Amino acid sequence: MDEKRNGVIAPQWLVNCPRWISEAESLVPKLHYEEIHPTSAVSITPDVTAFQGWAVSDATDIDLANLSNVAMGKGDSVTLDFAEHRVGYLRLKLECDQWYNDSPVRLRLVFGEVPAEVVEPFDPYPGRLSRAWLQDVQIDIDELPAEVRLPRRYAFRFLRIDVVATSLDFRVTIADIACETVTSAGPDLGKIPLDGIDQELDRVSVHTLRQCMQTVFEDGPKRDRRLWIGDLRLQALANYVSFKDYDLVKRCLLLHAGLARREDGVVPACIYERPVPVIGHNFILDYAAMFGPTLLDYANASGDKALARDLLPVALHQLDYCLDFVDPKTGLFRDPGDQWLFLDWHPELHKTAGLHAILVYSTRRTGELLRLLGDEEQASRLELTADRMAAAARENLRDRDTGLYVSGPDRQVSWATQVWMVLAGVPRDSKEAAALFDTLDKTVEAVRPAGPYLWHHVVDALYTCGRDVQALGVLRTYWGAMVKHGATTFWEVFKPEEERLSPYGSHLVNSYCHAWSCTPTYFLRTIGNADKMSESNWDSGSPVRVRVRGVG
Ligand code: RAM
Repeated sequence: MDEKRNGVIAPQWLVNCPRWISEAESLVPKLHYEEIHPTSAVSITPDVTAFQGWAVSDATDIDLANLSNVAMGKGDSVTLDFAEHRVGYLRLKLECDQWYNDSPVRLRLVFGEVPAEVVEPFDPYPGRLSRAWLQDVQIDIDELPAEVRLPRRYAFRFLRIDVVATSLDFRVTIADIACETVTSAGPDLGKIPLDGIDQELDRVSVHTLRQCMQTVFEDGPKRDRRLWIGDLRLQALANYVSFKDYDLVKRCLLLHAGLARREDGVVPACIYERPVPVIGHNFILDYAAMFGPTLLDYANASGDKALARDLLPVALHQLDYCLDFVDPKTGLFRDPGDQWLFLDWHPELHKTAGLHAILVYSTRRTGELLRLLGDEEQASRLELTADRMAAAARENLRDRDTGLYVSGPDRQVSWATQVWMVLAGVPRDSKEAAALFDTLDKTVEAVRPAGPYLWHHVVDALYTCGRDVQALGVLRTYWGAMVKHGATTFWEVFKPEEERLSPYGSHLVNSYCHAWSCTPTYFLRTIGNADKMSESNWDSGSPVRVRVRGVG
């Protein structure tokens, strides 16, 4: 059977299981629109103390209330601030200060999630990813007055409008300007009382998630605007304590399952939704291993065991596929060299030991899924496999002097490896797990996390071994620093000491509203504030999170 959507037929070979795709397509969410106006006209000026060197202040020469009276001719420019991050479509009402315009007017619009994007030139563009991700557009309007609605969906807070060309005989005015914002997120159902920086962290997390919730959980509404498993897993956790949109998670799981690679059943790391859902060309081993844990989280949070049962074979298959890379003799993961291993963006990170730990984690959690579905026998078998792999790690990857886990022939020590060992329950107990962090702190050469995806797991691991104060400290300092830099959504890439860091060759193409960065709310509304949790935050009587998984 061919899959049809918007009149386009997806070739059958792209779809592994049409039933799951059809079910996913029946769950396309309703989008909610709202018209938002800018709140001020601003100046963006160099300032070494500000994030990426750009400070934002109110423009002294333009009063927003008076914008429709500001006549702009060739070379004039205005920068508008929409108060916080917005995702949507821009609508402009333009007028002329004369009875007619004797030439077309040409405008250039530049949208920025952060100030740098609207002031630093996009060209020549040094980035690896398409230049087209950068959000600028030139429009020509023949006749004024005119109403223009730009077809592209933008993600931005700041908008610079340059008048590139008019004749000398007229000037253009902006009679009205608005963003028609779009999201599939409904009301936030999980609020708990928080103060100070925690309240800010929670608000910014939820806003980040809201912006990424479209017809799938997008990784970033500016870039890549698609569904990645690693991002989905974290967004889903934040969603269970806020919007509680179980159907959107279900849709995303079904898309991944339905589009698994036909040759070997591996779920793609990412999926393209339009014109019809198709498999992306990226496969990440650690993301495939997260399919089972994501399904388990979903089943625990929603109580929907039917989907868990339906997709269980996919989860088991991912695990099977991944465990094939474990050497039966040593019980350790062996990097085949031809797979994308992610864990973090750090260019020097050695990933083998971390990957081993991720497979232990995934094995344990897939075992939990089996137990939830009543298959005790298989669950125990997986538990045994995980225990053996954990023992192999303690035996072969643990440095006897320091107690830290090492990766590769150079015995690299990294945060990534320790964190995943803790999450996988490799240390014998929470004390041993917590001690890893004390030693890490003293190990200057340890490779540190490069971005929020790994920082999330640092926080998770700290809570897992009972280091609540330290965990909250990371939330407040790392994510808190983004808030102090003016973030209204959390970023894809953030290294405090290297503000222009980018894995793509240009900080301008980084996403500044990014899925995997939205989890402070998940910690703050669960384990970080267990005393403030109300019954309503737990659905189907089953907590989204338990404190210690497999440690001990
Ligand atoms: C990037 C995106 C996405 C992430 C992958 C691995 O393209 O940032 O969020 O999951 O990399």
